[in-house]
Order: sequence, then C-alpha cells, then structure tokens
Amino acid sequence: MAFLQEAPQLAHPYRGDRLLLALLDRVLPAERRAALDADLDALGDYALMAWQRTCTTTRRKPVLTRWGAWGQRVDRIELTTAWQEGPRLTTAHAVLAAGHADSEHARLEEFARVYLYHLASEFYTCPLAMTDGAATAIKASGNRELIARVLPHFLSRDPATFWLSGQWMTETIGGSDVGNTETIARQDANGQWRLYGRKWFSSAVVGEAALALARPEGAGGGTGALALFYVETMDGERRKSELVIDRLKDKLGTQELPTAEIHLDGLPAWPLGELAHGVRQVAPMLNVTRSWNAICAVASMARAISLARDFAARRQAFGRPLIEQPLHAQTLANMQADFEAAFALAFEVAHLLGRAEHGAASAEEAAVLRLLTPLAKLWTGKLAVKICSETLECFGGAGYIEDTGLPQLLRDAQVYAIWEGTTNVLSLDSLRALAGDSLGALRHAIGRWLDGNDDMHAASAIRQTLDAAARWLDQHAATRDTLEAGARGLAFTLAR
Ligand code: MFK
Ligand code: FAD
Repeated sequence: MAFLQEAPQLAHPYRGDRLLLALLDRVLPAERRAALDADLDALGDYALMAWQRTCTTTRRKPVLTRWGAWGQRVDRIELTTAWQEGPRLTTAHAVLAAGHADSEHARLEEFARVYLYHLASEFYTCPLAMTDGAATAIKASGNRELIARVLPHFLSRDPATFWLSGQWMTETIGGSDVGNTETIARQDANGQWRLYGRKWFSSAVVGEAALALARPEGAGGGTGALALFYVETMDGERRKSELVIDRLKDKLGTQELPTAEIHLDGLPAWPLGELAHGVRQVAPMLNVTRSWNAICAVASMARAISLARDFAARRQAFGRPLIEQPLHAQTLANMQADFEAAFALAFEVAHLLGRAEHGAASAEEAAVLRLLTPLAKLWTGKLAVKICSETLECFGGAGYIEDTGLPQLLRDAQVYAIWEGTTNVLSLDSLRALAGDSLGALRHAIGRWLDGNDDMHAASAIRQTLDAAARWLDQHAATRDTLEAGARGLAFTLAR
C-alpha cells in the first residue's frame, strides 16, 4: 500500500487558542470572564463541527429562484446549511446582544464570539456585522420611534423575532465615492418616503431590513445632500414587491453569502434623522462593520496558521517532520508573529470601542480608536491574504486542491481588503482621523506603553517612527496630492 498522508487536525478553536484565552483572562473581571465560557465553548464546538463538515461534504452556493411555476415573481433564495443554522445559533449565544450589553467589556465579549464563529458561519457574519452596525447607527441617530421598533429585533435572543439588516450603499457608479449615489428618495402625497434606484451589491438581501443611502428628490449633488433611510423588506412572509432581486453575484469567494444586485421601485423608507449628511449618519455603522472585518480577518489567519502548524508536525520531508526543518519553522514563526500583532491590534479596537460606547474612554482613547479602526481594517485585510496564501504553500500541492478546504481560505480572505472601504479608501480615512489629534493621542498612548517596556531599542525605534510620521504630516499638510499619494505608506507604518 502506498504512503498515505495524515490530514491536518484542527485544535479546538476556543480551548486551543492561547492568545484569546490570555487576552480574556487579562482584561475581563473574573465574574464576567467565567460567565463567558459557556458561549465560547459552544461556539468553539460548533466551529470544530463545521470544519469537519467542510472537509466531508460538497460546498453549496445559495440559489435564487426568480419566478414561480405559474409565472409569478417569487425571488426566493435557498440558503446553505450554516446560514439556516445562523439565526438559532447566534441568538442562543447572544452574539449581537452581547455587544450592546451595558458594560465597557461588551464589545470585547461580542468580538470573542465573532472570532470563534466567523469561519464556521460561511460569512453569515457579514449580515450580522451590518445588523450590529445598523443597531449602532440607529442608536446614534436618537430616533426614538425607530430605536423602539428595530432594536428588539436586531438584538433579539429569540430566532423567531430576530431580524437581519443590510447596508445599501454601493451603486454601479461608485462604491468608494458614494457621493455619486443615484438612488432617489421621493415623498408620496401622504408623506411616505419611497426609494427608487439600483443597489449594486446587497449582501444581506435575505434580511428583513436595511439602511440605505439615497438623494432626496430636488436635493443637490455630492455627499452632503445624501440622506440615510431605514427600510423593511418583508410584507409578512413575502418580500415586498417594490424590492426586486435582479441576480446573485458569482464571486471569487464568500460563495455561501448571497450577495445580490437589486432594484428599488418605490420601496417605503423612513429617514433616520435630518434629510442630509447621510454619510455622517452612517459612519457609526461603518466603524462597527470595519471592526468586525478586522476581527474576521484575524480569525482567518488563526485558522490558516493552526492548520499549517498541525500539518508541519504530521508531514515529513528530507528525513524529519517539517516543523523540525529550520526554514519551515522560521516561516511558521514569521506568520505567527504577524498574526499575533494583528490580533492585538484588532482586539485593541474592540476593547476601545466598548469603552468609548460606555463613556469609559478618555478623549485620548476616543481619538486613538478613530485612527486605529481604519488602520486595523486595512492592515488585517491585507495580512489575511498574505497569511492564507503562505498557508496554502505550507501544504505544498495539497494546499491548491479544493477538497482539502484550504483554497477557500485564500479566496475568502481576498474580500477583507475590498468591502467596507478598500485599502486606499481606508488609508485616506486615516488621514481624515489624523486631521484631528489622533496622532498626538496615539503617541501619548504608545509612549505610556513604551515607558513600561524593557526593550529600549524597540521603544526608541517606535518613537522615531512616530516622530517621523508627525514630521511628514506637518511638511505636507498643505499639499493634498502628496499627502494622499503617501497615505497608504503612512497607514501601513502606523499600523505596524
Ligand atoms: C465578515 C466581516 C464583516 C464585514 C461585513 C462587511 C459587509 C460588506 C458591506 C459593504 O461593503 S457596505 C459598503 C461599504 N462602503 C464603504 O465603506 C464606503 C467606502 N467609502 C468611504 O468610506 C468614503 O471615505 C466616504 C464615502 C465616507 C467618503 O465620502 P466623501 O464624499 O469624501 O465624504 P466626506 O465629506 O469626507 O465625509 C462625510 C462625513 O462623514 C464627514 O463628516 P461631516 O459631515 O461632519 O464633515 C466625515 O468626517 C464623516 N466620515 C466619513 N467617514 C467616517 C466619518 N466619520 C466617522 N468615521 C468614519 N469612518
Ligand atoms: P471603486 O470605488 O470603483 O474602487 C476601484 C479602485 O479605486 C479601488 O482599488 C479603490 O481603492 C481605488 N480608489 C477609489 N477611490 C480612490 C481614491 N480617492 N484614491 C485612491 N484610490 C481610490 N456594498 C454595499 O453597499 N452593501 C453590501 O452589502 C456589499 N456587499 C459586498 C459583498 C462583496 C462580496 C463585495 C466584493 C462587495 C460588497 N459591497 C457591498 C461593495 C463594496 O463595498 C465595494 O465594492 C467597495 O466599497 C469598492 O467600491 P467599488 O467596487 O465601486 O470600487
């Protein structure tokens, strides 16, 4: 019988994750820490089961049926198994509700759940992130009627009452430059607003609600004239006829996620607040979904490295296990170092977000959060692709073969850098943050951390880098094109 290679085994995603355990032990008060175990154990168990399922069943994509047998429009979408399990599982373990609990630790406790669940969810985390973001933006709007109507659904712990929300921003004319939005909001004679237009990417098309950018009829051009609307998509069991699903996108990755092109043909809508400055109003949502993106990117890295490390102990080459080959061990160590840094950055954002939302953050911490959010998103998005790509190579040819479950890691990772603001757009957003005193706040925060650090050489190098960044910003403050051309380099330097 010819040689048979043992398959890689996944360690328990929670109990086997030294970094997550250490972070939670360090940051959370003992009672909260102990209370978290049951949910995290269960989500870790689910993730382990889902990985085994991935390796033993053929992957499926959602299927859109547009027309019924008798010619009626149905726009029905059949979802994959993980998606069908999503509402029950996530409400049972309070994934979203945890993030809105009354504690400065709420976000950390939520994102620990997200980190464990993400890979198993088949990107059900995408609409969860948007629902979380919508809840946050609606809270920030102060619109009491909407808060009372929607939050009990978005944050429900009961699958029967749980609603998902979409985020309808991107149009054919632009996804980064949403100031070009063509969707029009028109008011009926009876005062009801209705949306007319086309949204080019809608990833929660099966959701019950969405936040949508639209231009009130007669308002001027540009970003400032856009308004932010809340919409509901269902009429009882049926999708509203004013929402038409044109098709599902055929995508490189995230294939279980039903991302649709849609038309709005008079869909009833309610403004969150004033009928202008919609991007300003949606910004709390963007910052939350970008934080999710960073955590999910880190989760992809964790999965990839965990498999690569396990395999290195099982695979022999040139007379010893790969893990004993110095160069392979060094390759894995470099991946691990990058991952640990990304993990620290993403979870620092989660920690600060929770503190800021509960009035526990100083002004300095709030400024640091504003800067670290785009930095964490853009840095982890790129790094996830690099680490997943390196992981495939760690498996040699097997890493390129579909039914190992490995190629999907790389295909899926590519999305982190594109949606929710591309790397360049987020680099420019970090300039927006730096226009305030974010860099000063970051220097203070890091300075305090470096004061307690024994590695004088590293501390001095970091201080010099921050000083150089501040000098560069000062020098080019008046030359916008130079600032923008250098924004990605600066963002990468600061993130690193
Ligand atoms: C599984 C992982 C979970 C992730 C799920 C993801 C699901 C995927 C769903 C999507 O991809 S949804 C679509 C996401 N689209 C984007 O993220 C849009 C990307 N483009 C940008 O972010 C642009 O920078 C932006 C549209 C905001 C720029 O537009 P403009 O026309 O240059 O806006 P401007 O005038 O600079 O900003 C308008 C206001 O918003 C300003 O405030 P004021 O009105 O008070 O002056 C800005 O300060 C404010 N603003 C912009 N970005 C902000 C922000 N405020 C706080 N935080 C931010 N990030
Ligand atoms: P463009 O904006 O045309 O960007 C093209 C390139 O130009 C990018 O490299 C970008 O970095 C660069 N660029 C643009 N402006 C600048 C600048 N000023 N300086 C330097 N470089 C610049 N959107 C939604 O609204 N809702 C969803 O649910 C949703 N789901 C998605 C799901 C998937 C799987 C994907 C892939 C996308 C989804 N999107 C969604 C859309 C996504 O947010 C956009 O694709 C993204 O914001 C980029 O917009 P765009 O595609 O129009 O590219």
